[in-house]
Amino acid sequence: MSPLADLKVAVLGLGYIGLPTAAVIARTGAQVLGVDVTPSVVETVNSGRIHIEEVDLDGLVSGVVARDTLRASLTIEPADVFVIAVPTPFDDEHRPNIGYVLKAATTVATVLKRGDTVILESTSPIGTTEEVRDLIAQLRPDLQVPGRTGEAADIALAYCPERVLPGRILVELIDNDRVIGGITPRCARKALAFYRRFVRGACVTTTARAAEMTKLAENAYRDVNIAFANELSLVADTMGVDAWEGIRLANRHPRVNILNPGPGVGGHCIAVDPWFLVHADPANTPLIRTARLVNDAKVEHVVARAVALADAHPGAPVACLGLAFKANIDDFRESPALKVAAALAGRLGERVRIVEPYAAVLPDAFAGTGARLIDVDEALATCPVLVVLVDHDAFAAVPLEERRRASVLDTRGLWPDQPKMLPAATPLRLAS
Ligand code: SAJ
Repeated sequence: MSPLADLKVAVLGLGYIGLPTAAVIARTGAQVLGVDVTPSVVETVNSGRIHIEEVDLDGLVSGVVARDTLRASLTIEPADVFVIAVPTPFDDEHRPNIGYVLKAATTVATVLKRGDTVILESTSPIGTTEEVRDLIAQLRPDLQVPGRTGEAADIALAYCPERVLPGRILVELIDNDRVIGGITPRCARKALAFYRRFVRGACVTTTARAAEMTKLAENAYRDVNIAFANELSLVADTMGVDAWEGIRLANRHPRVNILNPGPGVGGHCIAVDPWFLVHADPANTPLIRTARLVNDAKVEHVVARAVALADAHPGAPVACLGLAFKANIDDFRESPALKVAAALAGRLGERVRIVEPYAAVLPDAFAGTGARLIDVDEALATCPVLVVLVDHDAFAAVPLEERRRASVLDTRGLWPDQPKMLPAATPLRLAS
């Protein structure tokens, strides 16, 4: 890895991926400009603080801002490398929306010059990097774009998906392998030279389309495998088997590695990205589509079971343990735990108590329901019904003596020693 002090880098989008990426590049000494459309984000970063939670990110950002290698702005400036890390959401019909990517590319086009490299990191439908290329060609007819004519291009354009795990972003940004897809092999080599300067993992080059597909395949793989675990957990409930024990034992086979069932799949990636593949080729993706529906249906299934358990304790308080989309983080986006807890609050009103060590106040989803936030000690002392929705370490640490008498719906397999006293499973209902 060589120092980047000679390099100017602009990162567009200072969110969960863009800000850590900008900070890691700034740490190498490169001059990094983070560009965001939200004034409060720009202000926060320029004051050396952060607007998202991620392990060790606060110290890193305050350090690079103090050393003047990272600064944020609402306005783009000329640079050598442009990294686009903006959201790619989908609409109500699961159609991907690449509007933010195209807007970022339009912004980059205003300052692009010969020799620059543009890299797209946002999870994107296959073909998006080529769309970005065509847009730049249209906006900047003075520049030769790659892959459109046989002539040498003036700029390089590549797709390099982020694949970091929330909670481990700073480690994985450096250590994970990177797939670098160029519009042309020359573009891939140019982007490769950039990543080699701060990535320790292997950097593998390919085409932009293959790299786009790689990212979607990774998250769809995970979604399909979690759906398999979720489906197994339903069979196990019906047959009176402990799902987690069954899976643990099956995983002793040398070629079996089943994931963990849960209340559904959350976060902003795994519950979203498989739809990009389904949308690209609906006729050939029945498995990926069904896995999405199975994981989404698990939420309603958990709600039905929790209501049945609550009904067996008329009037008693019901504690929901956890709102985050997974353990030990404060991210509630697309969280199945939050969806279950909010649905229960809607149905059971002020009987519902929420325990979430990562929340200072209850999210808006609970407004007007009568549900309130309590701590784990109060839940154990006052709630005969406990619904475990997130496997936070703080919950795992509760010993059996303190929960033995509670009726527990454990959607995460957190407390294997808990006596079972659950109503029979209800059938899973898939959306169409
Ligand atoms: N989950 C289960 N059972 C499991 C594993 C996960 O129910 O066995 C649930 C979690 O509770 C959570 C959801 O799935 O609700 C997703 O959690 P996760 O930890 O599997 O993944 P994310 O969304 O935090 O990050 C994923 C990662 N992708 C893969 O592991 C293939 C990460 O590397 C990507 O960079 C990230 O998506 C992204 O940005 O796309």
